[in-house]
Amino acid sequence: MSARTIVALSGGIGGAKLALGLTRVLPPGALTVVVNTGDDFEHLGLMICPDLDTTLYTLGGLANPELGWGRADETWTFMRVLETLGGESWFRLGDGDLALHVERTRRLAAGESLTTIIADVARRFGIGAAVVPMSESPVRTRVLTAAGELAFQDYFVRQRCAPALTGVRFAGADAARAAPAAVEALTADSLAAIVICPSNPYLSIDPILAVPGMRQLLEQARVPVIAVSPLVGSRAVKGPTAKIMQELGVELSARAIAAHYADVIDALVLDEADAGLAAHIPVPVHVCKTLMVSLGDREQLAREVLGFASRLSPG
Ligand code: FO1
Repeated sequence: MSARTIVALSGGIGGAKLALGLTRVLPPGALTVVVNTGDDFEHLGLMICPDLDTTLYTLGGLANPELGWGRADETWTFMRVLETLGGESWFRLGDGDLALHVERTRRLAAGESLTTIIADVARRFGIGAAVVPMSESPVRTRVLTAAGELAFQDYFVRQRCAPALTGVRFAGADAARAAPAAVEALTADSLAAIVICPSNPYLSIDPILAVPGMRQLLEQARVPVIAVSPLVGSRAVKGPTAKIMQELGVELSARAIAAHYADVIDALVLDEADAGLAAHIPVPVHVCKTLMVSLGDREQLAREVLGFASRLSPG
């Protein structure tokens, strides 16, 4: 599918790894990554867009491999000084990372769209894919817990996902509009497949699907919509996916991932460790190694997904 285009829906690091693989095996310009902005928040007067930035740093070869967010070779003078001043230090902003938040905040205040700013940063980072926020409108993920409702970063970073989650809501989603660049990519004549990256379905992909029109675009797509399960051997690779599934009373298996995406996917990619579940999944399944440790793993998974897509819609 060399002359064709691919859209990937992604959250933070898990999805960005596959997006990197896809950019490396597809021709330049063939990939659009539509990124969750439900994690975005204003902090210290700055607009922080964690999943967009993780995608930019990962595709730009600048990502911090240990943390899974922020930049490699980061320094932390700002944080240290902020702490001595008694400032808020639970959300860590590296010195280099800070420049992106300051510049984005300035440009947004000057009236530029988030789409334009992110496209410009992607170009400056030498990224050959389009990185697109799901929406220009503020959509904010709110986590419902027994102790009340929490803003996403309060739950995720400050409280390290400790409170038991009873539900999730996406404040502002009803009034939001999908970013025009995302709609354009999802309706392009050249579109060959839509890939739901192995991101957290509840916290990273659901906010994208909650933007009015987005779910319908996937349901009505005339190309295969393929999800890559974020579970390996019924465990989450990173982050709270497994914990959340247990708290929501959902079976901890790729079968539940297939059920969660039932109305939008045509097919599912499963890890080898979950091969035994294939017969219990009601859509076509492709089994391969989905754990992405090396760059080679990312490229190989991308090839597997694209090959599967070609077989699902030959020609
Ligand atoms: N995640 C953390 O666990 N701790 C942090 O201090 C933290 C800071 C941070 C700063 C900038 C940024 O772009 C992301 C950051 N993240 C941090 C990740 C962020 O919370 C993401 O929303 C989650 O990893 C979910 O994708």
